[in-house]
Amino acid sequence: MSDKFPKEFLWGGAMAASQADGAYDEGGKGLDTQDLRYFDATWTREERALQKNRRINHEKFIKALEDKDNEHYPFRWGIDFYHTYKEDIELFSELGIRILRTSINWARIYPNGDDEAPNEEGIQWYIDLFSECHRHGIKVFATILHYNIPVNLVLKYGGWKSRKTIDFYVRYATTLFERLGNLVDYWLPFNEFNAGRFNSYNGVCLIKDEEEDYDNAVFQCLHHQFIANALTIRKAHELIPGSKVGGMIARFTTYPATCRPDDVMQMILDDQYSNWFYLDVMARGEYPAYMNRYFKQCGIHIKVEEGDLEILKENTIDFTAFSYYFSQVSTTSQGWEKTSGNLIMANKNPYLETSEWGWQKDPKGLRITLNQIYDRYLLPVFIAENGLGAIDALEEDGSIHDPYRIDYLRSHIAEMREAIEDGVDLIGYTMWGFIDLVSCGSMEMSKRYGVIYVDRDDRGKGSNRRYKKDSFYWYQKVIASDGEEL
Ligand code: BGP
Repeated sequence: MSDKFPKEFLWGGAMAASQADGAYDEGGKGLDTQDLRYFDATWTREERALQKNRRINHEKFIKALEDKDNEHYPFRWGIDFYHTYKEDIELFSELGIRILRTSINWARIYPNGDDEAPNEEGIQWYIDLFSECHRHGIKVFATILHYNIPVNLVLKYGGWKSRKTIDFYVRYATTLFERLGNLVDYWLPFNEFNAGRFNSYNGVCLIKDEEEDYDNAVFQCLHHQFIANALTIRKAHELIPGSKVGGMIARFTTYPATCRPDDVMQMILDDQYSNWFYLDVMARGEYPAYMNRYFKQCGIHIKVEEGDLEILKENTIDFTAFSYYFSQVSTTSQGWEKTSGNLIMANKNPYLETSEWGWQKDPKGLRITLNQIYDRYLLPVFIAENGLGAIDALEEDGSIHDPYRIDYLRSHIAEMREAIEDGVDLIGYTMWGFIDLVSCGSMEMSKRYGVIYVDRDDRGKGSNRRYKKDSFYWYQKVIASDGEEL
């Protein structure tokens, strides 16, 4: 195979604060919205998949505020990265990654979100973490918001429903630019922008049963996030000339179920409403025309203030990013068989196999996606997340044999190489959960993505020791050979 990955290609790993850091009440950190998500390790696989167990409601939210039974709140402990980051970065360095994507926890910097001054201890922790990365020659890709905001902002202002949250967010981001600007190489204001539509608690911090007009509230919150995003880009460019700020979606790649024109049109609509809308606003700087019809049909009325449209137009992203785990099909036929996917239930594609969690594995879909996204915006592209969640077994000798993960990654990376050959300006790949962490969707430890195993179970019990899986040595070789040895 010929070497098609550029030498400077950013091979990396991705994680997020709430799923990894733990130490939820240490270092001056305030309570954040992910700290309140309840999980029960005795739930069966089927029960873990149920929306009523996964999603938070008013009653669970209120109870969790006072509940100290941490075993049931996995995002409070994660993999204790807050305390283990130094040894972990040693391992990351041995793996050879060139960039670490992780998120900054807003509640560690501004514990209540609306505090007058930032929490110095929190800032120092990130200075230490990012400096440690750079000491090992690892660049930093920082997500400013990955699903968790200070709880106080929800209680006091209704979270993203309020325009005040825009100001608090921009102040938080400004603090990061001022204090950490020299330590961060790529910025991402929001993880998976479209998540607000599909998991509104994670994406826009709404509690569904508290909303009278839920759909309208979702789009109003999203509008506020678009404005916060644009103002943040403006600040970054002002304070750190040359800084690179991206926009990310969870990519739901979709194909028409048949070549019936109805199915093809449905595919176009699904793609616009679920995917392109979000990147179109961030990259083109305006609400796309197709959304007018959608808003009309759904009775959505967004309050747009004077100056908002100019803010969007003047401050667009420098690169696009996306997570990619599966693909699906679009159809107008009723009763099409369904399967799970990241954030959504998907229509099943008979040509694809699924993971143990029902997500449809589609490496070719990654090449398709890369071509689509690059063609649409002509901006550099970053694959911010991709990987396979699976059950792994730790053997007595400390080895973990995960050929399924190697197969998954190999086939996806091979398609990335094809896409580069197609002409796509792909700049980096941060494999999701390259060190095992708590699953965002199902809140369990046992759904593992890592090439590094973490000895912890669904109750948070275990030695917390790290072990190298077979995939560790494989990914290490991939990186060392610049993607030549797959
Ligand atoms: C994305 C999130 C991540 C991550 C990933 C895998 O949507 O950005 O935080 O968790 O999905 O999903 P899960 O953890 O549910 O398997």
